[in-house]
Amino acid sequence: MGSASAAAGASASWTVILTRAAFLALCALAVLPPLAQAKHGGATRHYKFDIKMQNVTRLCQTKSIVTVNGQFPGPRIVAREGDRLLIKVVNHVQYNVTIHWHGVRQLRSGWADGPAYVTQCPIQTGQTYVYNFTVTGQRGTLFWHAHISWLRATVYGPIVILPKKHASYPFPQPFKEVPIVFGEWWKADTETIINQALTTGGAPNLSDAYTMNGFPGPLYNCSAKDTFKLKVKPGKTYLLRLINAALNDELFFSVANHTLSIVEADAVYVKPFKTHTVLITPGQTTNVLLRAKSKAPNATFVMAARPYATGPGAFDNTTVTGFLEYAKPSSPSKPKASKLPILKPTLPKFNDTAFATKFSLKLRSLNTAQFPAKVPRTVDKKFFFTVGLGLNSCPKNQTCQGPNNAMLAASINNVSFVLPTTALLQAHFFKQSKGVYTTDFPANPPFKFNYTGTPLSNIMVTSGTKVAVLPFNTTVELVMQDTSIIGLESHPLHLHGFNFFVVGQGFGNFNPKKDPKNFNLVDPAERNTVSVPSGGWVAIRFLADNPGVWFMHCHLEVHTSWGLKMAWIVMDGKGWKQKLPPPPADLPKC
Ligand SMILES: *[C@@H]1O[C@H](CO)[C@@H](O)[C@H](O)[C@H]1NC(C)=O
Ligand SMILES: *[C@@H]1O[C@H](CO)[C@@H](O)[C@H](O)[C@H]1NC(C)=O
Ligand SMILES: *[C@@H]1O[C@H](CO)[C@@H](O)[C@H](O)[C@H]1NC(C)=O
Ligand SMILES: *[C@@H]1O[C@H](CO)[C@@H](O)[C@H](O)[C@H]1NC(C)=O
Ligand SMILES: *[C@@H]1O[C@H](CO)[C@@H](O)[C@H](O)[C@H]1NC(C)=O
Ligand SMILES: *[C@@H]1O[C@H](CO)[C@@H](O)[C@H](O)[C@H]1NC(C)=O
Ligand SMILES: *[C@@H]1O[C@H](CO)[C@@H](O)[C@H](O)[C@H]1NC(C)=O
Ligand SMILES: *[C@@H]1O[C@H](CO)[C@@H](O)[C@H](O)[C@H]1NC(C)=O
Ligand SMILES: *[C@@H]1O[C@H](CO)[C@@H](O)[C@H](O)[C@H]1NC(C)=O
Ligand SMILES: *[C@@H]1O[C@H](CO)[C@@H](O)[C@H](O)[C@H]1NC(C)=O
Ligand SMILES: *[C@@H]1O[C@H](CO)[C@@H](O)[C@H](O)[C@H]1NC(C)=O
Ligand SMILES: *[C@@H]1O[C@H](CO)[C@@H](O)[C@H](O)[C@H]1NC(C)=O
Ligand SMILES: [Cu+2]
Repeated sequence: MGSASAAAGASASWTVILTRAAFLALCALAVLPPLAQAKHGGATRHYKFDIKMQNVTRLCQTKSIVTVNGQFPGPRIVAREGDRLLIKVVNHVQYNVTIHWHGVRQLRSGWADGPAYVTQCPIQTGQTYVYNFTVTGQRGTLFWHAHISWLRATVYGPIVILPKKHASYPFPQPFKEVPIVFGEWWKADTETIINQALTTGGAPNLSDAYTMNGFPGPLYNCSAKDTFKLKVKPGKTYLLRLINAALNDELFFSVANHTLSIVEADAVYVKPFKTHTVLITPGQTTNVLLRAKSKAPNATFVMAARPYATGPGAFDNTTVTGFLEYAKPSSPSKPKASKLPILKPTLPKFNDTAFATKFSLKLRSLNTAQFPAKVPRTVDKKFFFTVGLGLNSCPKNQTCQGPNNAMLAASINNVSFVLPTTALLQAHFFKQSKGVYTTDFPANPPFKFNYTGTPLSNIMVTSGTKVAVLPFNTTVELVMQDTSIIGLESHPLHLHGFNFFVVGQGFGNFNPKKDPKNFNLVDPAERNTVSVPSGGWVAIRFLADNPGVWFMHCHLEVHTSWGLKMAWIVMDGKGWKQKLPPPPADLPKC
């Protein structure tokens, strides 16, 4: 029998597990881990991540999954802005492992960023690595996940960054804070699935379910007992920390009969706005306030998520649900939730791009004196990247399952990125790039075409380990353009090491003469993951003030596997505070 977490105990009945899971969800935030005094102002918080296998049952099938400390989803990291985190990762499994602290800026601590073969070699079986970084200038919700192959399917958990001591939220203090992590579940082994796909050249098998805090919910066979329940008190306000840790699917999320007030995205405060539905892509996090009705209604409310899907391929078209239940102050144990009517939310259609567009345009930085939007006003370097799918030819003497007996691939500016066998950051730091990478990542597509029109006849990608080099403190404008090659699709692009400002977006081909006139340089959303609209483009700006090697990739894991990724090298500046320090002694070797 699987369990919500190791703490819930494998032999307990489901009722007990669920009650305790909900209890943990509500209480754990109050508990910060043991502290140590530190010179850098904040506290130092220690965590230990033992990577180990755990048998977990979902959808009536038990499988052995890679976990942190036997927990699924993994443990919560809680820190305050300004704190240092020391997370000791010990690998007890047969797989190579790395952990990425998704969205943490890693100022001058690139060695702790985590993507395998980009900033570090993997932590091999039996090895240990201490991730050492400080959370600077960020507050809100982020998450951590494995960053090698598809291990993040089960190796993920929330990062909660509380404001500094005595600092308050720029919105009403919630009564409780509850992370809600969306995941994606396969009955089969996910490493086998991606390896099979990369061998045959076809698309990987679809997932069997989505999960909410690890639970698929009653719309799946055999899962009624595996349902996440959120118990609320009338009149109280709850901060839901939404995290999309699914591998390949953007998700719509809604709670029946409740409006949600969005207050934060990717650990940056936004101008609050109300909505019935949230759109959240893999790699994004969104904090929303849910105000419970003032009187306990005689109903149970469904919380549901299902995909926003635009691409040419099939997708997992299922729905994860959980329950929002009201506690009655008079008789807390009484109301039989199962006897109450169950109200369901209405979610947008799977391809409701109009909703997606409206939603993303509503996200604006809070941009107050205390939390200003520091949008680069001038641009030193402009880049124009096409992002999309393509093909690789099938190896001789093999049949392949992609279109035209080829292998599915993906690229940026037609370069399908190949991970090296040693980490880019080490090669860069020790000036040993020869044979590892070249610095000629194209700033523009190799040739112009109607990116969103009739696809080209030759849709083969080129392959390479190419990076783009930026002098320290360069202001960058990057336009990312979806292509129609194989099919238009929304791609959630994630940049490591920086937040960027989403200054513009549109449909069709980006027009460099007309479109920049409409850029928002005042209060654009500041984030680490943004969707390139299906059949459109998005423009972002960032200041390259963090020396190191920074991965940028589609957060649809299947596209990353196919090569929709690249890396930036940000050179050291002149001052010592503008240089990347040498690697820690325990940095894993290849
Ligand atoms: C998982 O279950 C298998 C088969 O019952 C068992 O051999 C194995 O020891 C279990 N693994 C763990 C980590 O409990
Ligand atoms: C963590 O990094 C800081 C800054 O580089 C360093 O001063 C400190 O000694 C490191 N701590 C450990 C335990 O490695
Ligand atoms: C993926 O699906 C195909 C077709 O149904 C099946 O033959 C194959 O075994 C599946 N792969 C895995 C790893 O389950
Ligand atoms: C659920 O189980 C029923 C009966 O066993 C089966 O017919 C149906 O296909 C299953 N549905 C899914 C989504 O697996
Ligand atoms: C839920 O919303 C529906 C549709 O708006 C409405 O008819 C119903 O009265 C609401 N129920 C409760 C308990 O809020
Ligand atoms: C819920 O039902 C109880 C008893 O049936 C009733 O007293 C109460 O007024 C109802 N509450 C609402 C909000 O309808
Ligand atoms: C997805 O499932 C819904 C029902 O849940 C159905 O209405 C819709 O047509 C399906 N979409 C696709 C693309 O299969
Ligand atoms: C959404 O999908 C339906 C088919 O399920 C199709 O009829 C419709 O045109 C699509 N809408 C958009 C905006 O692509
Ligand atoms: C490919 O097939 C040809 C003809 O069947 C054979 O001569 C050749 O050795 C094969 N090559 C490889 C790499 O298997
Ligand atoms: C690009 O293709 C689209 C769709 O076919 C078409 O509407 C548009 O006019 C084309 N643009 C140019 C510049 O040719
Ligand atoms: C970096 O660039 C920004 C914006 O162009 C500028 O304000 C700042 O002074 C620069 N900082 C350094 C250390 O060069
Ligand atoms: C683990 O990583 C090392 C270093 O890159 C590599 O040599 C080895 O083949 C990898 N092992 C597995 C099981 O992938
Ligand atoms: Cu993508």
